[in-house]
Amino acid sequence: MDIKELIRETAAKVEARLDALLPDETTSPATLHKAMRYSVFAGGKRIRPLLCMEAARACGGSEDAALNAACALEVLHTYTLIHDDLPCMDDDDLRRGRPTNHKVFGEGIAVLAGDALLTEAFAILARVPGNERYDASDYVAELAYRTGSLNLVGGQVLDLEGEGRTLTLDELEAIHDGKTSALIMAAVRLGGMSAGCTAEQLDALTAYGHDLGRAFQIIDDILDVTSSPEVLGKSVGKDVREQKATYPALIGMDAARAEARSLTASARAALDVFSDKRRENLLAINDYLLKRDY
Ligand code: GRG
Repeated sequence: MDIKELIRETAAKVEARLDALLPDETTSPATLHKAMRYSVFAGGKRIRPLLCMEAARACGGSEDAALNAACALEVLHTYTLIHDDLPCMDDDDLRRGRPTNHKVFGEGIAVLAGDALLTEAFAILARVPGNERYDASDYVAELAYRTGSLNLVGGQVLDLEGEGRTLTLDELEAIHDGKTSALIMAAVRLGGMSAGCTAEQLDALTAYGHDLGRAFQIIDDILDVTSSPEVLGKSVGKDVREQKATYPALIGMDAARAEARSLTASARAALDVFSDKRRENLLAINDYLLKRDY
């Protein structure tokens, strides 16, 4: 299947399931559920669900069996975007082509919509069926580890504390590993785990997710310089204006592109343990994300 078609088809499945999983916007308290749905259904790329479902397929499971785990990842990801956009964090006005959550609902509701999405993500994941190797407590522990103080939230703290000073490459990589790679690693690992993957397959997915996640963030940094709000659906040029540490700022645009290519190659190599048929979609996603323009 063509990669763009796969992305479109998967996003449609994920959105239909998210619609069924989340309380509708008339459920009390209606403002909160409206705010949660406003950001979830604002048209994200749904890359983490896609990675989760294709990792399950690579391990011999079905994409559909991984659909709820995939939705849990997207729900959690949406919380991070809402909170990241808050005035006390990145202070952004535009996200997914719409005014940010706090611009529409106010800061209090935006904080709580993020909190409720974070909580709901674990509720969804806890109901995913177990198998001979993993049960729901393993899934919950996995997501908690990748998104807690040692990884995603920790990465955001390193980012906040790094503001206003020149970071080393090691420091920048620690921020990226926490803020971006950790959730992408959780996506592929949870896909594999929900399909009852072997330890060897899980190691391969972990390495793939780590390198793809770093490459994804480098491309994100590059697009912040080269793209437009109309294309990305979020503000651009802020990293430069605020002198934020990014790959292009630290090592230059050409070296940043070369690093993204090199990480894409190592992510590809990590999938060698899978047969050609099983890994084809994960390889196609990896290549597509390197060349993406939004
Ligand atoms: C508790 C305040 C608080 C923070 C929690 C918010 C947070 C920790 C961390 C921020 C994580 C973050 C926003 C990282 C950036 C990762 C990234 C590149 C996001 C954009 O992902 P895409 O391009 O977005 O997949 P779409 O909109 O397509 O889903």
